[in-house]
Amino acid sequence: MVRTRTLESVFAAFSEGKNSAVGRLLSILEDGGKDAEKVVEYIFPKIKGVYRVGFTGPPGAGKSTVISRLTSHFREEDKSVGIIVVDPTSPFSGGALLGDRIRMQHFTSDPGVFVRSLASRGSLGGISTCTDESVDILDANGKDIVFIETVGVGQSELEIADKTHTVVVILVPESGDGIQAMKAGLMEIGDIFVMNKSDHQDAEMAAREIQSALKLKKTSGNKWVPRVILTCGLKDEGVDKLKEAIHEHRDFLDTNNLREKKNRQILFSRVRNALLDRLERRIKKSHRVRELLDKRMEEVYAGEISPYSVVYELEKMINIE
Ligand SMILES: Nc1nc2c(ncn2[C@@H]2O[C@H](COP(=O)(O)OP(=O)(O)O)[C@@H](O)[C@H]2O)c(=O)[nH]1
Ligand SMILES: [Mg+2]
Repeated sequence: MVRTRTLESVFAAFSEGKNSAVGRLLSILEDGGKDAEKVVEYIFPKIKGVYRVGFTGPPGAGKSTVISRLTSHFREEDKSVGIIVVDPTSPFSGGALLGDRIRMQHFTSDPGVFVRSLASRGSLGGISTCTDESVDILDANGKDIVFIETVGVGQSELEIADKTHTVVVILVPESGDGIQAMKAGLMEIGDIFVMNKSDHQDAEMAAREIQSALKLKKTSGNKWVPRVILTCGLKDEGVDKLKEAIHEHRDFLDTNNLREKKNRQILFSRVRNALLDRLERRIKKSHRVRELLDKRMEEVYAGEISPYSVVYELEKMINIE
């Protein structure tokens, strides 16, 4: 628990735009509790609606490398950049995080860049909630653009579409990533597809495969046509094209009045996720729910009642309406 006066002094330093205060607020947020709630209340009125770009794709595809290169390109335009790296894996696999830190390290002396890795579930809610609040802090701090990196495994990467204005899917030519992407639903959420590691021989063919797969998707009206870009993160090749594509997508949203719609979607999904999260935690904590489950599940196992009848009974117990 941070003493009130200390919290006030962090707020004061934050309003002066100090990066150190950004770090402090993020830590308080991650620690959770009453102070985290105060931080959220303090920050929310200060947000300006920063442009958010989400990056997803399999581990090792080169997301951190490409983001780091891209950040340098935005810095050349004198744009300030906030980076949030979400790693939903267990704290035991700290290796990836360490790698990210090293890759991003050369920005530590640049006040126009702020990088933060979120290792575990935030105590305000799931990964999602803590990510949103962390982006808010970078937004209120006045960053011109925020990049969010998530690991593209499982269901969670699809959430990135609910949190960002532009989704960049990063794939690599090896190991049939294209097929994986289609299976995992990444084809649906990507605005820009990056085939990284273009130094590998199959890169161009893999990029063409993605392009053909995208053509099969139905398009209607003035819909955005997803871009496919070849990059080599190691040699900083093609990353300027990625930057252009991000600008183009932002312009597309603006000229079609879609940015406001996205902003509303982002806020709506935040409310929904936070609510579902709180409900889930309350249900898990409730003794009455546990007792009822203990009793009724035996009847379900014995085939005496259906799973749904238990759900109906629980629903009545929670009694929202
Ligand atoms: N050959 C090659 N290796 C790359 C390229 N981009 C990144 N890498 C390497 O791929 C590995 C994983 O990169 P990283 O950025 O950590 O991937 P992430 O897990 O998606 O964030 C690192 O060893 C990088 O040096 C590239 O364009 N070509
Ligand atoms: Mg990474």
